[in-house]
Amino acid sequence: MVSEDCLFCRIVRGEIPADIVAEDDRWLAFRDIQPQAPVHVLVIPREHVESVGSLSTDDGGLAGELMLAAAEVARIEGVAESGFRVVTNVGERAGQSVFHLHVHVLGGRRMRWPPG
Ligand code: DGP
Repeated sequence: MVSEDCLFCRIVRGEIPADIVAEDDRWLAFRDIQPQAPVHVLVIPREHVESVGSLSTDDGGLAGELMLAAAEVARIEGVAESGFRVVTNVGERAGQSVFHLHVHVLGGRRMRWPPG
C-alpha cells in the first residue's frame, strides 16, 4: 500500500484526528478507536512499515523503541504495576486489519491466555 492511502500514515500526518497519549520523533501513541480493555493504546512508527514481518535487520533500533514506548504508555496510563499486554498482529489471519505496524498496549482488566 502506498503510504498516502494508509490510515495510520494519515494519522501521523494529522489528516485524521487521534487521541494522542505520547509521541516521539520516531513514534506516536494514540487510543484505539475500538477499545478492547479500559486501556487500549496503539504505538506506531511514524515511518510506514507494514508489520513486524516486514522489519529488516536495520530496523532493530526502531523495534526496540516501540517496545520502550509501549512500557512508557503503560506507565502514563497507570497500568505498569497492575499488568498490561503488548501485542502486534501480523497478517489478516492473525487479526491484522491495518497494514501499518502497530503495537497494542492493553490493560486495566484481567487478561486471558491463550488469546482466541
Ligand atoms: P489490528 O486489528 O491489529 O490491525 O488493529 C487495528 C486497530 O486499529 C483496531 O483495534 C482498531 C484501530 N483503528 C482502526 N481505525 C482507527 C482509527 O481511525 N483511529 C484509531 N484511533 N484507531 C483505529
